[in-house]
Amino acid sequence: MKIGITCYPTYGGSGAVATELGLELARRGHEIHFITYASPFRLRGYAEGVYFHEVDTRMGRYPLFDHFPYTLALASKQHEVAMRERLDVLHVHYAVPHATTAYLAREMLEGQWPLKVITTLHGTDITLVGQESSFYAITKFSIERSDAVTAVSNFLRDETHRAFGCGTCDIRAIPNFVNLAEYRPAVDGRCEGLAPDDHRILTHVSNFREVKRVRDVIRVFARVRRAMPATLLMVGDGPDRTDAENEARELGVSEDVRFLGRLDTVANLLQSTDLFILPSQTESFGLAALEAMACGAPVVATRAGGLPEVVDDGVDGILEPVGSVEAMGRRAVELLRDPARHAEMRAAAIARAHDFSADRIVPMYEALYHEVLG
Ligand code: GMT
Repeated sequence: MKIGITCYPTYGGSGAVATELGLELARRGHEIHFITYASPFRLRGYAEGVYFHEVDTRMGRYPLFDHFPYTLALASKQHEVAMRERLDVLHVHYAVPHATTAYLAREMLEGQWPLKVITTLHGTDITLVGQESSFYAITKFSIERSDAVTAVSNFLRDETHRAFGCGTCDIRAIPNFVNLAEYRPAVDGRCEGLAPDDHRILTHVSNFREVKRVRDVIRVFARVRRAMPATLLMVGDGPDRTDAENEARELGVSEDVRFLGRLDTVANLLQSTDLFILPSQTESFGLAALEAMACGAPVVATRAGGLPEVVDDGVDGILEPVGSVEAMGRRAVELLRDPARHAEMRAAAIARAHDFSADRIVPMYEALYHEVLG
């Protein structure tokens, strides 16, 4: 099949999933065309059967435009690529605005080329951004006009029905997946130099937006740090980074918190991690948690959104209500003080991640493409 994929190329879960999906589909012999304004951050170097089409944003400097109409440029590029490359399917990730531009591109092709549009909902496109009054009606319309819609968890599917109605859409939950060839337990110990040898390593990876509650990450870590030598790796960047840095200073743990900034690949850090912290306000799935589990790091997270579909409390991780830093910290300390229990949870986390392997999940998308194409 020839499949177009549009996603945000920036550091974030939806772009990561879309890119990993494209790469997996290409490995299975499909031809993949990424259409976006920059090369997706997980698309590293050449891959057989994968092409990147950059949306032209040069007119962005035209003096009349205070705000460049990117959505029009994207729809035009999707139309152009679909027509020229004879795409069977245009699979867009994150509804706002991609479901809308894909709808436009398909309408422009009417009578010329039978393009099918599939929209995958990822999280804040439904729980936050899509519900803003300026986006609500057009998001609902575009979802309803897609040829098929998927959500990355049962939680997100149900939330879409609750918030948007979408009576006519049959939203299929297809969970996120992990590339087990890259995200796997360490074979030769942990990375050198990350932390002193006697320190436990805790890690958080995100785009440091409000929804991630990065100050809670620091608060949980501070409780662990009081109980044992430990280092916290903060990977990523975003609007709340300064808040997290201040919190670390105020709690007197900044010496042991390392802000590493955005990294394109984190598998080696996760392989060195004893505990992954994800205390989000909401999380439709929690891809970062899954990737940590695949590398052998149990997760301390909130019982929010789709996280309970990934993490089994007390088995392969710890779940507590949003904001319960005391409970998360206490249970993290108990776990890290009990090597046998930690080893058990680590093994369970690795096993659980295999339920979300690319080999299990990617065929679900292929089946959907076949269904849509009749
Ligand atoms: O929140 C992020 O890190 C990015 C965001 C996105 O849409 O780019 O992530 C969402 O999609 C991920 C991939 O499907 C999910 O694993 C995340 O749980 C989800 N984030 C939220 O729901 C807050």
